[in-house]
Amino acid sequence: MKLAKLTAASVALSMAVTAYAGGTHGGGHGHGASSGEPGKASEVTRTIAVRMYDNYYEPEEISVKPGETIRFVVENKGKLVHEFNIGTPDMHEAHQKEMQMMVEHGVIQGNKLNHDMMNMDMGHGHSMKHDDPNSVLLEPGQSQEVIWKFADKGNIEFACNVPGHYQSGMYGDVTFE
Ligand SMILES: [Cu+2]
Repeated sequence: MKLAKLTAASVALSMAVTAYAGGTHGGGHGHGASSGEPGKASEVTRTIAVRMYDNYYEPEEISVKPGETIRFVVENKGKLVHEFNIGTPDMHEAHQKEMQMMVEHGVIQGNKLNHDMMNMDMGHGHSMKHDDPNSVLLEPGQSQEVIWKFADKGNIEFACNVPGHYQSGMYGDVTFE
Protein backbone atom coordinates (compact mmCIF):
# COMPACT_ATOMS: atom_id res chain seq x y z
CA MET A 1 0.00 0.00 0.00
CA LYS A 2 2.75 2.38 0.94
CA LEU A 3 4.48 1.75 -2.38
CA ALA A 4 1.54 3.09 -4.36
CA LYS A 5 2.27 6.55 -2.97
CA LEU A 6 5.90 6.59 -4.01
CA THR A 7 6.97 8.77 -6.89
CA ALA A 8 8.79 7.37 -9.89
CA ALA A 9 12.10 8.70 -8.61
CA SER A 10 11.83 7.04 -5.22
CA VAL A 11 10.86 3.76 -6.87
CA ALA A 12 13.98 3.92 -8.99
CA LEU A 13 15.98 4.62 -5.86
CA SER A 14 14.49 1.73 -3.90
CA MET A 15 15.05 -0.65 -6.82
CA ALA A 16 18.67 0.43 -6.95
CA VAL A 17 19.02 -0.19 -3.23
CA THR A 18 17.53 -3.67 -3.63
CA ALA A 19 19.92 -4.48 -6.46
CA TYR A 20 22.86 -3.19 -4.45
CA ALA A 21 21.90 -5.21 -1.39
CA GLY A 22 21.59 -8.32 -3.53
CA GLY A 23 25.03 -7.79 -5.01
CA THR A 24 26.62 -7.28 -1.64
CA HIS A 25 25.05 -10.40 -0.27
CA GLY A 26 26.11 -12.58 -3.20
CA GLY A 27 29.63 -11.19 -3.28
CA GLY A 28 30.12 -11.41 0.44
CA HIS A 29 29.55 -15.13 0.64
CA GLY A 30 31.74 -16.09 -2.29
CA HIS A 31 31.67 -19.83 -2.86
CA GLY A 32 28.36 -21.44 -3.67
CA ALA A 33 26.54 -18.12 -3.87
CA SER A 34 26.96 -17.75 -7.62
CA SER A 35 24.59 -19.30 -10.12
CA GLY A 36 27.14 -19.03 -12.94
CA GLU A 37 27.57 -16.43 -15.67
CA PRO A 38 26.18 -15.50 -19.10
CA GLY A 39 27.31 -18.15 -21.59
CA LYS A 40 28.86 -17.79 -25.04
CA ALA A 41 26.97 -19.24 -28.00
CA SER A 42 30.20 -20.88 -29.21
CA GLU A 43 30.48 -22.86 -25.94
CA VAL A 44 26.95 -24.28 -25.90
CA THR A 45 27.03 -28.06 -25.49
CA ARG A 46 23.30 -28.70 -25.14
CA THR A 47 19.94 -27.13 -25.87
CA ILE A 48 17.10 -27.64 -23.41
CA ALA A 49 13.52 -26.67 -24.26
CA VAL A 50 11.65 -25.23 -21.29
CA ARG A 51 7.89 -24.73 -21.42
CA MET A 52 6.14 -22.47 -18.93
CA TYR A 53 2.54 -23.11 -17.89
CA ASP A 54 0.24 -21.67 -15.15
CA ASN A 55 2.09 -22.20 -12.75
CA TYR A 56 4.73 -24.83 -13.47
CA TYR A 57 7.58 -25.73 -15.80
CA GLU A 58 8.26 -28.62 -18.09
CA PRO A 59 10.72 -30.15 -17.35
CA GLU A 60 10.32 -29.89 -13.59
CA GLU A 61 14.04 -30.19 -12.95
CA ILE A 62 17.24 -29.89 -14.92
CA SER A 63 20.48 -31.78 -14.60
CA VAL A 64 23.75 -30.15 -15.74
CA LYS A 65 27.46 -30.91 -15.68
CA PRO A 66 29.66 -28.58 -13.60
CA GLY A 67 30.69 -25.61 -15.73
CA GLU A 68 28.40 -26.59 -18.60
CA THR A 69 27.02 -23.96 -21.00
CA ILE A 70 23.41 -24.57 -21.97
CA ARG A 71 21.08 -22.88 -24.41
CA PHE A 72 17.59 -22.73 -22.91
CA VAL A 73 14.80 -22.18 -25.40
CA VAL A 74 12.03 -20.89 -23.16
CA GLU A 75 8.44 -20.75 -24.35
CA ASN A 76 5.45 -19.41 -22.45
CA LYS A 77 2.58 -21.84 -23.10
CA GLY A 78 0.47 -20.42 -20.26
CA LYS A 79 -2.13 -17.67 -20.11
CA LEU A 80 -0.16 -15.45 -17.71
CA VAL A 81 3.15 -13.63 -17.83
CA HIS A 82 5.93 -15.93 -16.59
CA GLU A 83 9.63 -15.71 -15.89
CA PHE A 84 12.47 -18.18 -16.31
CA ASN A 85 15.24 -17.10 -13.95
CA ILE A 86 18.38 -19.04 -12.95
CA GLY A 87 19.62 -18.25 -9.45
CA THR A 88 20.05 -19.18 -5.82
CA PRO A 89 17.00 -19.15 -3.52
CA ASP A 90 18.31 -15.85 -2.04
CA MET A 91 18.51 -14.27 -5.50
CA HIS A 92 14.96 -15.36 -6.27
CA GLU A 93 13.70 -13.93 -3.00
CA ALA A 94 15.33 -10.56 -3.75
CA HIS A 95 13.97 -10.56 -7.30
CA GLN A 96 10.45 -11.30 -6.05
CA LYS A 97 10.48 -7.93 -4.29
CA GLU A 98 11.37 -6.18 -7.55
CA MET A 99 8.67 -8.09 -9.40
CA GLN A 100 6.13 -7.14 -6.74
CA MET A 101 6.98 -3.52 -7.47
CA MET A 102 6.56 -4.13 -11.20
CA VAL A 103 3.05 -5.45 -10.55
CA GLU A 104 2.14 -2.56 -8.25
CA HIS A 105 3.21 -0.09 -10.93
CA GLY A 106 1.32 -1.85 -13.71
CA VAL A 107 4.40 -3.09 -15.58
CA ILE A 108 3.18 -6.70 -15.23
CA GLN A 109 -0.57 -6.88 -15.88
CA GLY A 110 -1.58 -10.54 -15.49
CA ASN A 111 -1.24 -11.67 -19.09
CA LYS A 112 0.73 -8.78 -20.56
CA LEU A 113 3.65 -6.47 -20.02
CA ASN A 114 3.57 -2.69 -20.27
CA HIS A 115 6.63 -2.21 -22.47
CA ASP A 116 6.32 1.58 -22.50
CA MET A 117 6.57 1.66 -18.75
CA MET A 118 9.44 -0.84 -18.72
CA ASN A 119 11.45 1.45 -20.97
CA MET A 120 10.52 4.63 -19.11
CA ASP A 121 13.45 6.53 -17.69
CA MET A 122 13.00 6.63 -13.91
CA GLY A 123 15.88 9.06 -13.47
CA HIS A 124 19.55 8.39 -12.71
CA GLY A 125 19.66 5.90 -15.61
CA HIS A 126 17.26 3.49 -13.92
CA SER A 127 14.24 1.84 -15.47
CA MET A 128 11.95 -1.09 -14.77
CA LYS A 129 13.47 -2.91 -17.70
CA HIS A 130 13.77 -6.63 -17.12
CA ASP A 131 17.06 -7.37 -18.82
CA ASP A 132 19.16 -9.53 -16.50
CA PRO A 133 21.18 -12.10 -18.49
CA ASN A 134 20.06 -14.97 -16.20
CA SER A 135 16.38 -14.34 -16.87
CA VAL A 136 13.60 -13.85 -19.41
CA LEU A 137 10.12 -12.49 -18.73
CA LEU A 138 7.58 -13.55 -21.34
CA GLU A 139 4.00 -12.87 -22.30
CA PRO A 140 1.80 -15.83 -23.33
CA GLY A 141 2.94 -17.24 -26.67
CA GLN A 142 6.37 -15.61 -26.58
CA SER A 143 9.63 -17.51 -26.61
CA GLN A 144 13.22 -16.44 -26.01
CA GLU A 145 16.65 -17.97 -25.43
CA VAL A 146 18.91 -17.85 -22.41
CA ILE A 147 22.51 -19.03 -22.78
CA TRP A 148 23.95 -19.73 -19.35
CA LYS A 149 27.28 -21.12 -18.12
CA PHE A 150 26.75 -22.87 -14.82
CA ALA A 151 29.24 -22.72 -11.98
CA ASP A 152 30.81 -25.96 -10.72
CA LYS A 153 28.13 -26.51 -8.14
CA GLY A 154 25.68 -24.60 -5.99
CA ASN A 155 22.17 -24.44 -4.67
CA ILE A 156 20.56 -23.33 -7.92
CA GLU A 157 16.93 -23.19 -8.93
CA PHE A 158 15.16 -21.96 -12.03
CA ALA A 159 12.13 -20.01 -10.93
CA CYS A 160 9.33 -17.64 -11.83
CA ASN A 161 9.34 -14.59 -9.57
CA VAL A 162 6.06 -13.10 -10.74
CA PRO A 163 4.28 -12.52 -7.39
CA GLY A 164 2.63 -15.70 -6.10
CA HIS A 165 4.06 -18.02 -8.75
CA TYR A 166 7.12 -19.23 -6.83
CA GLN A 167 4.91 -19.76 -3.79
CA SER A 168 2.53 -21.89 -5.83
CA GLY A 169 5.40 -24.12 -6.89
CA MET A 170 6.74 -22.52 -10.07
CA TYR A 171 10.39 -23.45 -9.59
CA GLY A 172 12.64 -26.42 -10.20
CA ASP A 173 16.01 -27.68 -9.06
CA VAL A 174 19.20 -27.59 -11.07
CA THR A 175 21.14 -30.69 -10.08
CA PHE A 176 24.85 -31.13 -10.85
CA GLU A 177 25.87 -34.48 -12.32
CU1 LIG B 1 4.99 -17.60 -13.44
